[in-house]
Amino acid sequence: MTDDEKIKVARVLKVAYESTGNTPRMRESMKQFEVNFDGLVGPTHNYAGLSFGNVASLNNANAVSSPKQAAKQGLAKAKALVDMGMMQGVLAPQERPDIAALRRLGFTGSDARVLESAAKQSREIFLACCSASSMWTANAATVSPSADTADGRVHFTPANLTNKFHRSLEPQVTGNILRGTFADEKYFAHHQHLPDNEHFGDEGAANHTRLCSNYGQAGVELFVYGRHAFDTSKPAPKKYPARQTLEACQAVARLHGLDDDGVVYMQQNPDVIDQGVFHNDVIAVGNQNVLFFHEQAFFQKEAGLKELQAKFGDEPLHFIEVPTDEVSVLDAVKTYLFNTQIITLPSGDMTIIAPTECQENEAVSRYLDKLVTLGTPIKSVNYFDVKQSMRNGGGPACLRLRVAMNDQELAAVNQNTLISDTQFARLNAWVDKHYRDELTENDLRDPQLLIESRTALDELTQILKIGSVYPFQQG
Ligand code: SUG
Repeated sequence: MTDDEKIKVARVLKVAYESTGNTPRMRESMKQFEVNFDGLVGPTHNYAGLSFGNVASLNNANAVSSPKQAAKQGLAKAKALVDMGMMQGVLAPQERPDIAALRRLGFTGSDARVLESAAKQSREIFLACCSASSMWTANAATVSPSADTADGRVHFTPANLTNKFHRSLEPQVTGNILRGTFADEKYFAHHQHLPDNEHFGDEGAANHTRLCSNYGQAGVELFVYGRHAFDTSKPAPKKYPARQTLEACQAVARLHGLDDDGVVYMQQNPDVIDQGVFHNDVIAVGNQNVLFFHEQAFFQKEAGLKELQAKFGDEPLHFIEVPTDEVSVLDAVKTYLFNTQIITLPSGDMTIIAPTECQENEAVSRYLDKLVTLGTPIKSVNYFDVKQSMRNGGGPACLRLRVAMNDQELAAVNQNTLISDTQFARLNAWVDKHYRDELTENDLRDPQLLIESRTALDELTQILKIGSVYPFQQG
């Protein structure tokens, strides 16, 4: 038997085995959803140029930000998806400036004193502890739906984000927020983030794509890594860091109880990392039976795509490959053509949620106009202004964490985190009440801003009923 045939047999056996058990058969009669959980932008959203390898972050260092506009752009996108008939949730932001982290680093006294001395003594540490980065929930965690996992629960592993100091501050509180949102242990399993070390550098769902025929059926989870941690003879980028390791991907797959025949590992092309593609979701995105990617996205592409198709089964996958001569890597990075969300509308058609930067770029908008006529499941494009996020290198897809669930699981989610007309109105009013129109680096040192932010976040935990997730609430 060839390797391909072995994979197919294993897959067929798995389906046959599953069809004898209760849980999967019950699943067939259930409704299936993909719910996007968007990161709420926090009240101290700012641009600090913290992400080496992320071109937008470096280019916009120290620009004046608008937390209010940023939060409203995010909420507007989330609500627009609800209006398209999608299920949509939100995840709370983190507290920044991160006073607990500054204290851990030796700054003492009152909170005002901690802010003042950190800003004076070490601007870099101070700014890192102020980062807005928890808004990009594609980096919050890796999520495996219950149809893929050994114990039939939805599994979450917060990303350790070790490559950037400012992001490495996130996983603990991310875990608290995820537990407050997906609390029911009958349906949801939460793991601790991987060890905080570059060998297990993990950036979460930004490097993870799940392909499936239907959200409730076992799918193929594609993990994309930037380098091998232990075997340094393997190819790796030369200029910018590869944030995700193969070893981290494998650890997450083990923790989630995924079958080898439902997992594929592909390496990101090291050359595109060196051109500013710091996460796979800057160069590829998938949904159900569609994988949309740039010609240069993957190292050893053909073998990887073949394995994906073999593990997916008989139904052909739509591999939509964008050639370099139609869209350059540079334009892909500038416009975030691949940091789009591909979603399946209630009609069954897919649409692309793209940033307006794609519409403004000639080559990219020409490509997207053509794409919807190619006979693939993607039939339309919707453009959104998420410029406040784009300036830090976060497009529509960075702003969301996808969680595929059946109706029982969805009913077990903390319902206050789901966007309804009422929650949308409440969250907008909350932003209007607490957020500033503009923020500069100087403002971040202001103890009054810390008080305002804590007041806002404390109120948010009551709106979302997620419990006391922040260190400042824990005394
Ligand atoms: O990790 N930017 C984030 C952007 C994350 C985008 N997410 C995905 N592609 N899924 C990052 O580089 C910049 C913060 C600053 O410079 O102020 C930042 O952290």
